[in-house]
Amino acid sequence: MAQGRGSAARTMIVGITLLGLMLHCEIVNAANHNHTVGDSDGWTFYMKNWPLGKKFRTNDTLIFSYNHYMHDVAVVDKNGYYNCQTTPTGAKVYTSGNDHIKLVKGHNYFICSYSEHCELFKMRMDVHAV
Ligand SMILES: *[C@@H]1O[C@H](CO)[C@@H](O)[C@H](O)[C@H]1NC(C)=O
Ligand SMILES: *[C@@H]1O[C@H](CO)[C@@H](O)[C@H](O)[C@H]1NC(C)=O
Ligand SMILES: [Cu+2]
Repeated sequence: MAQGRGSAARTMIVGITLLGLMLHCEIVNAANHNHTVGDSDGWTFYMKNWPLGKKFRTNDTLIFSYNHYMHDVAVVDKNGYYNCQTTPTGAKVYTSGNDHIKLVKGHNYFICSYSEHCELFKMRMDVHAV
């Protein structure tokens, strides 16, 4: 009898622990993340494939770290991304060398607007946030 109560209590403790772990995971999952673009290389040439296989959420922040004498970050539309143009006119261009940009839901298109960087050196990204 005492044995039975003991194992029931143990089962309950294990259950509560599991529930706690699950809740913890939910909270960790829901939190917004910072992503350093290009990892240790930063925002540079050939960034086109960097987002592949990564998971981005709405309101996550991209950290663009780069040499601001050589590059910039232009937030463009789909046309700007595919044609390497700063469109629409008046598109926001970041130039600090350490820019934090929050993702909106859906496609977020970025290019470097320096001559030929987008076209020749694939310095562009389409980051899809869910
Ligand atoms: C993201 O970076 C900011 C600073 O830019 C920091 O305050 C925040 O805690 C970071 N968030 C996460 C989830 O690391
Ligand atoms: C993103 O942030 C905005 C403003 O803080 C908030 O209203 C919105 O619910 C957030 N969206 C998601 C999916 O977290
Ligand atoms: Cu560039």
